[in-house]
Formats: sequence, structure tokens, C-alpha cells
Amino acid sequence: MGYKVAVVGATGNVGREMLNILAERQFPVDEIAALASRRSLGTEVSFGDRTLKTQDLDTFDFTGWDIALFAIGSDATKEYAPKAAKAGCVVIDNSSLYRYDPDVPLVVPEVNADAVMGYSRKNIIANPNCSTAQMVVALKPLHDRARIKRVVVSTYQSVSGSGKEAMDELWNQTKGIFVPGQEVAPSVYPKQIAFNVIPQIDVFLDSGETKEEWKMVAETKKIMDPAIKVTATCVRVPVFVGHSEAVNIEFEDFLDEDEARDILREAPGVMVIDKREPGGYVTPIECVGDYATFVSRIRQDSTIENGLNLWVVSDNLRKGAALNAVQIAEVLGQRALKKG
Ligand code: 11C
Repeated sequence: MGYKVAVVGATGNVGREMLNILAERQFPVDEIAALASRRSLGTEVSFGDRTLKTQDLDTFDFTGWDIALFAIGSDATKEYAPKAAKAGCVVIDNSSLYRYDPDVPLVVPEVNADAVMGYSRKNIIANPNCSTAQMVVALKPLHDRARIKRVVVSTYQSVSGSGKEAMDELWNQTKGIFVPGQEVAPSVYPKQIAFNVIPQIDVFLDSGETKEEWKMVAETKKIMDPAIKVTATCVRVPVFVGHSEAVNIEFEDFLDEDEARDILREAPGVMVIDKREPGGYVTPIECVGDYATFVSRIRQDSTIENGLNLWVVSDNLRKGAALNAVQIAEVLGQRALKKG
């Protein structure tokens, strides 16, 4: 016996990946519903070798459905997630709406799977921001060994993190640079993204940080350890899929780079590719479609007492969003919503 699963926002970048990953991992599904806003109604989406027609989220009755994977913006989530949760369906939400709510667990299964059981407080579990998810997968096993005091991270984030329109903007702007008369002005982004980098992701806060940078701080504390200090600079780069991060870590105890490499090799969800030769590391294009969080360039930072540097890359639509949500559903199924 399997589950009745709804994917909300099934036509978006993340919704489509959720359907792909549910099928790939053979999540035990008895019934599947692909839900979308009225404007996308009738759009067809793939679920394994099946094709699903999207249904209207506005009129959908969640009664009797076990799990809803939400991949829509915070405003729409605010309207529909409470309806689903109230109807007895557990919501796994990819928006930022509930992440900082003390009554909603924020879960990366490789790091804090036990927190899933907190779902029962509101029938909602939050999925973290993509840049946080991949970072904590790499940090957790090192924290367990040598206690992390402080993290300094710079991100190189792909445009798929901003949705399909942003991917089109990069594509068309790039073409437009070579074809006179077809230049494309910035629309999704505040500046040209083709052949450029933009040191702003999400809105600015009073502190001078952007919201994306603040999320990395707040979410790392909630998922891993409130004592860890994090400072982030988040940058958009002209890459379609795959976020990269240069991570500098200061530990309480000394951790040798070789031991760190061995720990990471054994860590769940991590793949170490770290040869000290040209090309002996992972770039985002190589991680597209993969489940792993790749770690390369593991090396001592000798400018501080107990320092280490890492290069961390992952598919932001997968580990950063859809895969993590499906993994949460798997844990929920194993520990709480057991089916005979
Ligand atoms: C980006 N990380 O790359 C963002 C996308 O809070 O879930 C995901 C935003 C979020 O633009």
C-alpha cells in the first residue's frame, strides 16, 4: 500500500523535479495529483513514464491525501498550505514561509532527520533554501568531529534558483549579445546576467545583507546548531543549474585536511572529488541531475588556528529543493505515516 501524494506547483522548475524524483526513487505512490494555478491548467507534466494533466489547486480537496509537496511562492503557500494541513495532509513546503516558525521543523535528512517528527505540531515541514541545504550536508559530519565555530561562505548561484523566466533571460540575453537588434534588457535581475556576475540575491535588508545571505545564517543555525556563526555573500552567476560555494570554516578543535576528506567520503549525501590536479574538482555543469553534494578543494586554511576550506557544489533543483523534499517524505513515511 502506498501514499496519496500531491505536488503543488507541478509545472515549475522545482515541481517538475519533484515528480521526476518521486518516480526515480520509486516513492510508494498509490495516487498522484499534479496541481497548478488556473493559468497553467491542462498543462501536461511527466511522472515516470506517465503523463499527468494538471488540476486546479484552487478547487482541490486535500481530504484523504497523505502528503503534499509544495513548490509555489510564499504568498500562494500562505493561502493553500493551511488548507491542506487542516484537511489532514502533511505539507512539505519549499517556500520560505514557515522555515523560521518554531512550530515547524526545518529538515535536511542527512543532518537532522529526527526533527521530522515535529511535523505533528502544524502538519507542516519546511524545506530549506537551496544554498543552505548543500552547505549543511557538507558541514554536519565535520561539525560532529571538530565543532564548527564560524563559517564564511561565498556562493556562486545559478539562475534556475530564480525560476524559468530567469533561465530564459540568461539564454536570450546571451544570444542577444551576438545578434544585433536582439539585445535583451535586464528584467528578472537588476543588472545584465549574461557574461556577468551579480552580488545580490533576493532583497536587501536594513543590515546591508541580502535576504538570501540572512537565510543561510538563520537556517544553518536552526538545522544544525544555533552556536555556529555564519557570514555569507551570495552571488548570481551565468550558470543555468547548480549552485557552488566557497566555504571557509573555523573549528574549535584541529581537523587535518586528510581526516576531513576521509570523514566527508563516508558522509551521507556527500561525494568527494578532490584531486590536486587540473580538473580534479567538480563544477556545476557536472552535478546537474545528480543527488549528491559534491565536495572538492579540501585544504587547510593556515591563516587561522583550526581552519579548513572547501568547494561545495550541488544541483540546486535537486538537493537544494525537490530531492530534499522527497527525502523528507521518505523519512516521514518510515517514521510516522507508516503504510501496511
Ligand atoms: C536562489 N536560493 O538561488 C534561491 C532560490 O528561499 O527557497 C530559493 C529561494 C528559497 O535564488
